[in-house]
Amino acid sequence: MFSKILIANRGEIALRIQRACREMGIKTVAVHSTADADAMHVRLADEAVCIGPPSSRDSYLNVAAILSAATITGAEAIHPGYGFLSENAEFAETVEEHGLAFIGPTAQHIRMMGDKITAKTTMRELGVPLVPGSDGALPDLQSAREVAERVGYPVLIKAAAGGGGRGMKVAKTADEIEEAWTVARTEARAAFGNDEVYLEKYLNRPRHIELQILGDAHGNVVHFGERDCSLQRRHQKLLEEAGSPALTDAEREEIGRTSTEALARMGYRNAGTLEFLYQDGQFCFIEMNTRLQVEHPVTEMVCSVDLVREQIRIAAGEKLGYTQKDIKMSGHAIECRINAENPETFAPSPGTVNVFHAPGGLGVRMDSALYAGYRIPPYYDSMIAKLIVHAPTRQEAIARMQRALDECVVDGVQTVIPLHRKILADPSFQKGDYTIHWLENFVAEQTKS
Ligand code: MV4
Repeated sequence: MFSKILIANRGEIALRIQRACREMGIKTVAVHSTADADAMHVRLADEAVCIGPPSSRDSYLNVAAILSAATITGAEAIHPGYGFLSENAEFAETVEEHGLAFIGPTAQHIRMMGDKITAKTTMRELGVPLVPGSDGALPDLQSAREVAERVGYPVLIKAAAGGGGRGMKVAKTADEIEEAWTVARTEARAAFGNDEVYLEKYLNRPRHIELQILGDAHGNVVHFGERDCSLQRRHQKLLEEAGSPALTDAEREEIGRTSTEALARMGYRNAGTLEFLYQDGQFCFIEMNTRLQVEHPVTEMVCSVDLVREQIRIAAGEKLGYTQKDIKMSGHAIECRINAENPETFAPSPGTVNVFHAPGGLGVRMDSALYAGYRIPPYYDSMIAKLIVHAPTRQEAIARMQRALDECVVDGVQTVIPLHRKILADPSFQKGDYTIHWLENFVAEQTKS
């Protein structure tokens, strides 16, 4: 096992990784920008190294500075967290070339899943169900027309290098296909330097359901059930649940079996998430994330697993030590992302947090790097805390989240807590009756009245 790990991230996720390390008897190295000198992840680490000025490009994305920090502190492994360098195949490769362990999948698997066309082709060959669409990249407009006629309009043209909602164009009818083709290609070239695009039938009212996977270096792959992440606004998730209110145990078992078999055949190791659109009882794979995700705690709560600890054990070459039948989902978990934003306009609200009180009690978890007097810098993501609750049933989890939000005090900046309260009180949310479009409509309704 490693004796020292460098954590190439900031905020709540840097703390989350430190906590796993501390429990495993592993020393931690924090890296930070000059803007984060007073940050909690710096205070709580065993050692800290300043790696550059505030801009992420010059600090948290500065590969040379991060590798130097690892070398001078004698760290043996690097955990990238989420965002920043977590899905950068070249970084993973460079880390390994320097004789350090990258706590994540192989560079080859990161690269394979980073290209959405290769990801889909690979999954199709391994028997994972996909959205009907093109077999690989579209060579020309004519083939786009042909595939669109075959699968039926409306269709989506997506960039191979896109993902997370970037670089998508809808064509509602044949009249719109040429425009969608041209715009998608032009935007993909400008944004990613890669104009490869593919086509899918547009699903009009899906849920976003994702499956948490872990694989070890010995060919064992298991899943920890699904998360329902349909409540998003402009591709930013706001509230996540485990399990999905829409799935039956039989559906979960089937997609779980198909997915773990596929990843075992790929030789996938460490943590990964398969993203599906789920509509009319059908799962359609769309993308795979090769990192620990923001919303991993809801899975941890229902499965009683420490996913970060597992990532570290796997990177150190240890075996999982359990099989699928040992993994049981118990109860229901909900996560509310607390962003420092105006709850109506979503404009960022950086500034000083004068008063901070974290909620507590049975089944309540607050993952945050906040403290009273902390000045939220304007340079990074606006998420300042994740409030997670766990309870025997979904209904009890909702009541527990409402209670926990009432206890939560973040004074000095605006937060999205008032929006969370409205969502939790809404009858259709309470019924679990929502799709990926629900939140946008809900927010629009709120601002009207
Ligand atoms: C889709 C889709 C409908 N049909 N693909 C957006 C993010 C990216 N991961 C995939 N996305 C979508 N792909 C087909 N064939 C609708 C979306 C989509 C979406 C997906 C998940 C969560 C929120 C979303 C919001 C708008 C569109």
